Amino acid sequence: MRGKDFFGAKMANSFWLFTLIVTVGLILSGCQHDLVKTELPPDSTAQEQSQNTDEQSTNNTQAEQPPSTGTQPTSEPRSTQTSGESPAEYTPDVTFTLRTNIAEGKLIFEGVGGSIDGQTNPNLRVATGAVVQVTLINGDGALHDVSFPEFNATSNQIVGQESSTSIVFRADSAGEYFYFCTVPGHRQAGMEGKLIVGEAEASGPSGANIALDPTDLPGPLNRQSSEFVRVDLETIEVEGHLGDGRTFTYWTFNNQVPGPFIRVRVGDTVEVHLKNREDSTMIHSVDFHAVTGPGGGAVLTQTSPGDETVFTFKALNPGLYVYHCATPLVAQHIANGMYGLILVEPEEGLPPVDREFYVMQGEIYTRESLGQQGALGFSVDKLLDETPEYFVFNGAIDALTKTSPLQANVGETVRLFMGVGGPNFTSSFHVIGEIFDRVYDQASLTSPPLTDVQTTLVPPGGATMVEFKLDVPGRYILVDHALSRLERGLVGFLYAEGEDNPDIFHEGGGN
Ligand SMILES: [Cu+2]
Repeated sequence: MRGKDFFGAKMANSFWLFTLIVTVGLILSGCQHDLVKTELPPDSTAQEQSQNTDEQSTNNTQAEQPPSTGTQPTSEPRSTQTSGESPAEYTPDVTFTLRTNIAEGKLIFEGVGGSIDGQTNPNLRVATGAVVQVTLINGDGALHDVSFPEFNATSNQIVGQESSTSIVFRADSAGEYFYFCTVPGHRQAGMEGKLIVGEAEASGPSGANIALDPTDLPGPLNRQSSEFVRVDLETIEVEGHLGDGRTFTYWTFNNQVPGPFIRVRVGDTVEVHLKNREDSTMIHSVDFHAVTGPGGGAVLTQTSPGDETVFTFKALNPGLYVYHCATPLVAQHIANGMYGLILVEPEEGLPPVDREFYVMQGEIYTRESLGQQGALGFSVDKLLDETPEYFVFNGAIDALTKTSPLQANVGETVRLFMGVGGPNFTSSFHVIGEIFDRVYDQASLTSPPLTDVQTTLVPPGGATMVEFKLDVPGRYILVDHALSRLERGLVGFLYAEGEDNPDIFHEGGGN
């Protein structure tokens, strides 16, 4: 089993068959305890079940599948184990960081970040079925590890100050368990704490959902002539959901990140109304990269709270263009969520596809370090240093994994309109388990597309249009292949439902 789930592309049918076989096997053997668990986190979707893993306990991590979205900091491990098997989950439900230390003559684990920050041998509380990642950092230099024996999870032993390791396991049965260091004498010397499964702490603030559903975009125009089009944008500042227990003050177009997908046809005359809501604290504006004219409209749309501005442009060039707020600090307005895409269809429109999705990548610069919970504040220093704490698709860490993952069927052709709001980082956009059949490089719709591409570059203030056909059911994973960013929240899921296609992909040998 191990290894086939590598990219989450396992097929639902074989999973259920496998589950059936395992269940029968367990009954026949009378075995109460087995490595195979089929229990899942409460929020798992049917499709997530389809890529459940046979063995969640592994004492290694990292490769292409490390996680993010935890509720506590993963700190900054200096080294990572790379041998052995890999967990089939890219995204743990919860992450903890423990640091070894000596305090009052005892050896201890000290919590790092989040609700366990600074605690000695903290209680680690998780929901039943949660995929848990624990990072151990060596704070005192001696030989240590951390073990959760009930879950068959023991880390590698690490020695030397600042060395670190991570383990991932599924906490699949409720109860209270000990974790401890297995180096002889260390548990007795104090290195022991509790893992409490099934009584997860109430999570922190939730905030408004600002994450735009990637299916929330207008369909093809199917027009033969130019028209007059009115576009209404409203700038709204809102405390929104960034991730588990974390909120952030977003600045938005129309209460969403990214802003609404605007679809016009080349030759159209577009009248843009920008209204800045009364309760805003900032002036806002809009710069469309599809506009020919000073500031892309920003010069004419610097709008005070409670005011409205209007300008009109003619869409001269077909393409997929970014728009964004362009009020100083422009980078701050963009980082806080003020970006979107406008598609200027060519005269003949776009080739038909079965499904279109709208995805944008951005950065979040919080005062608080990665993983801390609560109402997070904005850091202008980190913005200017270009050191974001989070990277996000559609505004939030879990926008495209939990809130609105992409869904399609095997046999369908999928088109992604993908843009980078940024403001600073170029995306190496990739879908794990798929190959782009066509890439409209840099969103040029008047050039022939590139074909058969694995990863494509999308600069800040730029976009791409990619298309591919889904041949095999399973879960595909949208990433920036600068994969450290996945650890900071940048991941999306595309679920493909349908019949297995063993000619193209199957478990086991080739005959
Ligand atoms: Cu703004």
